[in-house]
Amino acid sequence: MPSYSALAASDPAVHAALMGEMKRQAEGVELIASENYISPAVLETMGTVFNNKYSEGYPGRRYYGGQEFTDQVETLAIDRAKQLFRAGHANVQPHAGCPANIAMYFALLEPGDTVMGMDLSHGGHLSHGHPVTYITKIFKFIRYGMKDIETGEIDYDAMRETALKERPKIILAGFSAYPREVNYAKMKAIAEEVGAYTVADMAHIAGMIVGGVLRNPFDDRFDVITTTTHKTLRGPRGGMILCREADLGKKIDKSVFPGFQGGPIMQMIAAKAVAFGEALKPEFKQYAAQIVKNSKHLAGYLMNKGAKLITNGTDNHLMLVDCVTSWGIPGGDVEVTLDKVGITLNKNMIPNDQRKPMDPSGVRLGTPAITTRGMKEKDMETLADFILKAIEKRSDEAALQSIHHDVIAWCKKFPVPGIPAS
Ligand code: DSN
Repeated sequence: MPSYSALAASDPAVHAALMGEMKRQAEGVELIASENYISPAVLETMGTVFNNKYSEGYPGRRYYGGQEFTDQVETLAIDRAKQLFRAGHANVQPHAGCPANIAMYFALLEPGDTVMGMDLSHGGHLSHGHPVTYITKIFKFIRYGMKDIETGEIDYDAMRETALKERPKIILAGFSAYPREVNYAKMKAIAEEVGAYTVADMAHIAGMIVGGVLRNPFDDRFDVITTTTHKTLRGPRGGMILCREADLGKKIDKSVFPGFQGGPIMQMIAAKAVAFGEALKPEFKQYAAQIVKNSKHLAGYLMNKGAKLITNGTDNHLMLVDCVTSWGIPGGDVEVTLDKVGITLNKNMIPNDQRKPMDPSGVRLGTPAITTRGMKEKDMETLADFILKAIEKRSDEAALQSIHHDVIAWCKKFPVPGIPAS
């Protein structure tokens, strides 16, 4: 584990902020569904001299010399990623999830082509064609959504009808706020009918796919998977693109570099290799299974106590609570109240939300980070009780302070990897 003594000596202001963040992470409960805690080994690798190297190109085909060791780590990352996802090809260079998606679009499409993705208000992602993103100036995006918000079932009939009319070139599965499993086989059948590629943006659920808890879209013959590496996969911040067939990999590689990016961030690629090595171990399967057990237990417990969950439950690591229906307050008020007691989550739009993105009706909760800390089903009940008590006492600052003290004391039972116990 780094001592940070060089940083303390060189830059006390940044060091102080880092110490503050370490304390915040150790003493608080992290429920943001896209966050996690990396292992000391991954953390260590991110801060290494691989940072100093330029490595444009791919292993064995670089533009600069001195690539003996960068080739070794990138090859390890590629081989392990392929093994994890049963993929024919892996590109581990995308700097993050959005760049991975942009490179994927340019690899598979011509300007003006159509992509069919999940409605953003039903849980889709900004990079799947939100009007505020520049990618919508180049490609056309059309939508599918849930048929029934009470069950979360996607409307595959409507999807087929729209696809037959609009002839998308990509049918895109994936989401950042959808708590149910997707029927990839049905999507693949529709894509085959209209001659579209099938792409799954698995950023949120990659860890559960490699852990065998959720379905791998490649098993339903999806063509491409894009993902981040820092969410449930528990690696460094970054992105990745996988192809079922090695042949498609050539287009993807060309699009990532030189099409879209320059030098790869080699210390992150080395850290991806380390994280993928960890994900290949049997313990990771148990971790992935426990994320979902915790999520289902927390969802069930909250619902028993009167909370209204979108789709009335969850199949994965996240849940979306309709705060207005549950407690008569918007999601932002719940976020602020829980911040005061050291519980971090994010306000979130719910399907057909009448409110605005900065003041939505819901909150999103997820269990990947707290599961890394070793929390189990029983702990979900303690956590839910903290949440519900804080919401009930939200106007009573003294009561909130007292809950905050209890949360800090409780958190000490669950050390954060990479942060020494205080
Ligand atoms: N920001 C991530 C999330 O929270 O889902 C996705 O980009």
